[in-house]
Amino acid sequence: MAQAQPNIALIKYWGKRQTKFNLPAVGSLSVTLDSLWTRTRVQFNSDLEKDEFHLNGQLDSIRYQRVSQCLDLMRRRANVSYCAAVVSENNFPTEAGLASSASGFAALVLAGSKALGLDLTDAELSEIARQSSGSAARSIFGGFVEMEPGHRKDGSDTIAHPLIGPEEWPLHVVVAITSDRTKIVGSTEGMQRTSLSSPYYQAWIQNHAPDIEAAKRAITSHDFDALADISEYNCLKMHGLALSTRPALIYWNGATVECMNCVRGLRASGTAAFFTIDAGPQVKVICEPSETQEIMDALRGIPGVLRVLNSRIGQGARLI
Ligand code: 2P0
Repeated sequence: MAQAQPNIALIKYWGKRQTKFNLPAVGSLSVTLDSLWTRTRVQFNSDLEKDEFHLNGQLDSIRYQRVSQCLDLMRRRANVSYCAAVVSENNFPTEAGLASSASGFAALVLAGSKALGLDLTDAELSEIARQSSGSAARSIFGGFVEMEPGHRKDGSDTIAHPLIGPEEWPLHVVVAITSDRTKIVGSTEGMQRTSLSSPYYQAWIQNHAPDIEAAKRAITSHDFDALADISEYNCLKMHGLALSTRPALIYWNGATVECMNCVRGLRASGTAAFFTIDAGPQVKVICEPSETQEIMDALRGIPGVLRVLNSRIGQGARLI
């Protein structure tokens, strides 16, 4: 069985330069979480006539095709054709803006490749995971992780790599859950819609690399304020892009906005905390460990916040 955790992008991936191999139009930079996980077991069996996929104890027909296509990538590498039974469990809401596809496909690729006896490097696992879900390439690694957009047509240079390990800058991530509903527009469709309709799409791509460089400098020097500034800027830029899409992609609800205001207020009064939000209504707050309790208490007091979780920065995908 393999376990992988979701990752939270501080500098966001939004848009693809090529869909065949799922190649991102921009780089991204993330932190891998610790306490949220996907656990996946894969058993290949020549008696099976088709793949099977169970998620959280139920047969899952909605995600079946993507899972089966991911298994195809591994079958092709191992030169086998037999089918697999995949059993997966998430300890957090699926497809609700908490990066379940990142942890899900990272765990699937590790479990599946081991079940087939493939001995792949982390970079190879990352490349396979990316083809199923761009953000999954980052969850192969722990700590702070960079995803390169790459230039090659086959995507062989579009791979994630770790920047610093989780113990080197042990920040916390507090997550305010403001909805348990599955998102209405998935990231893949959302990105496509944005690239086709937003007048700001080219500007987003052209202005992205300096954000990555600024975030890397902040991480290398453990400069919390610099990381906070660039991360909030890049997050709101991505949501501005989503809002400028036709039809608009509004991933926030009222509580999302109140959480942002709360975190901005805390930071203005000296608390080392900043927010980021992905393609969903949950708010992630990155903070110094000493600030965690204050932030959790403040977020719990906001109407519409259903639950508040706390996570350390975690390890990459591994066998358990
Ligand atoms: C990110 N997101 O960098 C950004 C921010 C969502 C918002 O990566 O189409 O589900 O499967 O490659 O991996 C979500 O993208 O998209 C994502 P696909 P994925 O975390």
